[in-house]
Amino acid sequence: MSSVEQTLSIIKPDAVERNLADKIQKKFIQEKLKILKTKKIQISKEEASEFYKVHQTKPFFERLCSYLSSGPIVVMVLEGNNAIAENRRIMGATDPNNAEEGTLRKLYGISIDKNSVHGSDSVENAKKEISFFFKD
Ligand code: IDP
Ligand code: MG
Repeated sequence: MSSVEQTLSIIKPDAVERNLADKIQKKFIQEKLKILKTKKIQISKEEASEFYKVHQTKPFFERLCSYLSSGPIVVMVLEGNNAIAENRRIMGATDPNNAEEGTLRKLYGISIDKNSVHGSDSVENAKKEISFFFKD
């Protein structure tokens, strides 16, 4: 079964800083995900804490929020068949050391913290995350 979905993607500060945004966006297009919306922004640590609040009890929460707010990011709404799972397949495992060949995190990730991209993990979270960044 396939269904057309939307998901939120973020190109994280480590990848924006290394000018990888174009390459990453080309990869999504090549993989048949349409970029419906995109913007480059920098968020505050408070906004990052709100965005990542599901992780607020984790030992790495503080570092995660400092990092996401440390520089410009590119946020996108991606659309396509099974876009949520497709985006996660294209990104690869959270830890670049465990990511499969050819995935964005294998290609570009530096560490589990600086793993270059974010992708929503469920239909419910995709809706929340899209409206967090695109309020219309
Ligand atoms: P995901 O980004 O693959 O969905 P999550 O478990 O949702 O992974 O974690 C969110 C982000 O928090 C990850 O992308 C990663 O940067 C960071 N993170 C996750 N687990 C750890 C960890 O064990 N140590 C340090 N950072 C982590
Ligand atoms: Mg996640």
